[in-house]
Amino acid sequence: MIKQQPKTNSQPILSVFQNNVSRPPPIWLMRQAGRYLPEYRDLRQQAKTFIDFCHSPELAVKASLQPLERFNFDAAILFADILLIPEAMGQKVVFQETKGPVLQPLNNRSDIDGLYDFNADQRLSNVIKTVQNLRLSLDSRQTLIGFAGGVWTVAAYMIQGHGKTDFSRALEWVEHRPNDLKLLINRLVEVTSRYLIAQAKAGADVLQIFDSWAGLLNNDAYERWCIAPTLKIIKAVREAVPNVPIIGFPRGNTEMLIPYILKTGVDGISLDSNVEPLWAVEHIPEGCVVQGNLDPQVLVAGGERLIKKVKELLLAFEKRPYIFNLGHGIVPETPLENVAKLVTVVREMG
Ligand code: 1CP
Repeated sequence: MIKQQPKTNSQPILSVFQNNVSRPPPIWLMRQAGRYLPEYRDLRQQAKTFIDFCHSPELAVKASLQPLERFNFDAAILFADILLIPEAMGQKVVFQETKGPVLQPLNNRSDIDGLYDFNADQRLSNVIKTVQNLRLSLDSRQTLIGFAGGVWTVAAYMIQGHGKTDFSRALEWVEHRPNDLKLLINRLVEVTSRYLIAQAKAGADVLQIFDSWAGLLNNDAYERWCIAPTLKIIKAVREAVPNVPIIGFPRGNTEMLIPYILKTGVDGISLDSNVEPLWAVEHIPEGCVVQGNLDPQVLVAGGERLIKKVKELLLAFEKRPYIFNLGHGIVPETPLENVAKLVTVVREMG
């Protein structure tokens, strides 16, 4: 492992996690690397498959840096995908240009038993190399964000076999096959914890857990399959790397947001676009950093509406440690000039 650079609050994002109200707030955007950037689409040609691309430290480092070169964001996010874990555990995963990810769905207990554990760490070592190289490529003010999927979200793709909106098979496991789901979730907790710890030790300054499909769960299931496993991961990570801030992004189900924050003990919460900023200011415990939550479609639209929404967010979170971000990933059709405008406006108005 390489020696980490001193993590003082010369990083605006780390300063926010030391409870400082920073104006302007630091800014980065979920899914800021990727297909809306022409330079990414060019670079992508250099690997045959998306998985090969993610497993090439050289290409992945370049892809992570591209949005910073263009927009001067305050953070780089590791270029990888939440579905690299199932792939590393031996599940067949293919990313199709039009359909998104397609996995060989898990059917039964022996499919779960057949997944790898420690071999997966080996398979993911390329990603850890990317983290090391990225930290060395960033300057001391730029934060490196490592990440993994929430285990419920990853399990949902593994059971369903694909993404988008239909997770009926995964929800059937919630209802009727809780023992199989538990087995799978427990395995994912182990692998995900080790993966996040390795990222932090390799130089990730902050970690984010993307539980994009948490909102599919009813409140009881949310406690069991989102909050409880996230708590286990956070405990394991804190034990190994005590000072790395962890941001949770459990998308959907605003009702469960406060229990999620209180029970998992995340350092920061990334708000999806359905959360009302003024509600958030009132209800989110002091000491929990807020990140978010501009609607990605508002960024696509641009113009006056964008400026108005940015103002509202800056005003709402004026007195809180806050990181400007979207409420979900940037979409491929986002005009580049709107992203540039957003950064300028946040820095000028903030
Ligand atoms: O063609 C391509 O280049 C592939 C498109 C792509 C990219 C650029 C995929 C396929 N994944 C990624 C990178 C990625 N994925 C990153 C790093 C880049 C960055 O953030 O700047 C991250 C953090 C993710 C995380 C991710 N992958 C999530 C969680 C965040 C979210 O958006 O909810 C999820 C759900 C995925 C699954 C996934 N991977 C790719 C796609 C198209 C999807 C979504 C599929 C679906 O609709 O269900």
